[in-house]
Amino acid sequence: MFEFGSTYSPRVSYHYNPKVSNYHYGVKHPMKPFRFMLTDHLVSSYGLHNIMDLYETREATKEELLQFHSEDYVEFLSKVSPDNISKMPRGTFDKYNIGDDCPIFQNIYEYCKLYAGASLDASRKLINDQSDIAINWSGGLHHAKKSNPSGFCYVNDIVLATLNLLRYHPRVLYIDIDLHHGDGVQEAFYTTDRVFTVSFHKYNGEFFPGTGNYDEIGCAEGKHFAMNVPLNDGIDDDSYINLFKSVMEPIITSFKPTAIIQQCGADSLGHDRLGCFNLNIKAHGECVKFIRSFGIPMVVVGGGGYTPRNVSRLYAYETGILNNVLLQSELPEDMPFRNQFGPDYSLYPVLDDLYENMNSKKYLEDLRIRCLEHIRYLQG
Ligand code: V1P
Ligand code: CA
Ligand code: ZN
Repeated sequence: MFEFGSTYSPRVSYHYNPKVSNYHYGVKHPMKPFRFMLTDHLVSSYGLHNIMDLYETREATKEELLQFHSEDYVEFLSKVSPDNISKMPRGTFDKYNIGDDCPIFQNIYEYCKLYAGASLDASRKLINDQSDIAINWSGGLHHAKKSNPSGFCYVNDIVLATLNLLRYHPRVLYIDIDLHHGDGVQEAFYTTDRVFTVSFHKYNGEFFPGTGNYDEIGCAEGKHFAMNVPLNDGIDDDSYINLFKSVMEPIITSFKPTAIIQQCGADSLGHDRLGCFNLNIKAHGECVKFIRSFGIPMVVVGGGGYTPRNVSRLYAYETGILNNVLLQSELPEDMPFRNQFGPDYSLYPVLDDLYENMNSKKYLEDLRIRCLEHIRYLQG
């Protein structure tokens, strides 16, 4: 394992197209792609652009989307617009789960192709051994299914990138620290032992998407290759980090992934508009730092995150971590949109204590033991 601050200096690539921040889900919708513009300003103002390979990403092709999504769904996405959706056959809304969570907005297909193209480019950099770590903050849309969108996610860039990695990598580990269960990715790889999926999330049977209890473990060849870590409101930094590390270390040493995809949804931070955890930026980043320390080739994607100023702070901080750089707390003086980050103008605002921690010591210890027992099946 490599210690942070050691001589391990991975080749990091940053995959971003500024166009992706210009799409609008709608004024009342919590998903705000402009958070990537804020992220990019922070990343460049801190000078991180100078130490990574930068790629302006291209759109995924229709053929690439079809590696996971169904022909009729991709055809629908390519044709639909706010102007023609009402003229489409009766039943189209229900068939494709169109509604408040997944509205049809202007240029939706281009948006999908851009964020998926970035994750595919990131996976290609790993496959070609041109990057050790490839970052796409605009990806991580883990709920999208083969034939329908779900929970703000239209195409599943993670599944597409994983399928690409599987062409060359025997075993891929998927780690999901978004507040929500990574159901779309889990479902796509539920029957294979070549992808181990693990998601940490809020779970009570009702909270979106409703799945992700600990008894969902995979089936057929994939039995024991899915793990779920269901959590209650208000989990704090230390509890989360301790649980994360004690579960992830044996998964990595037993499963021995040759590549990792980490989904870093920022809605697990405290003070998130849709969130209910108490995590601070440094705690979320500690999970990324821990996974990085194994030195395994890694694609890093974003995900949820509904308080844009905190999403961008987190992703700038984590871009620093992935480059082995600790960013100073005070935001650069001359950065654009600095007024968004007041009154503290700090990269590390205090985000804890909004919710009571409903995860008792006993609950967390029982959960940890359950996870470790699950991992023992991997050891044969
Ligand atoms: O709870 C639901 C559905 C709507 N109900 C009938 C059940 N939807 C959630 C969806 C959350 C999606 C999270 C995506 C991600 O994991 C990855 C990008 O972060 C939802 C919520 C909520 N508080 O959970 N939708 C909305 N809020 C919503 C609010 C305003 C306008 C549109 C959607
Ligand atoms: Ca999750
Ligand atoms: Zn989420």
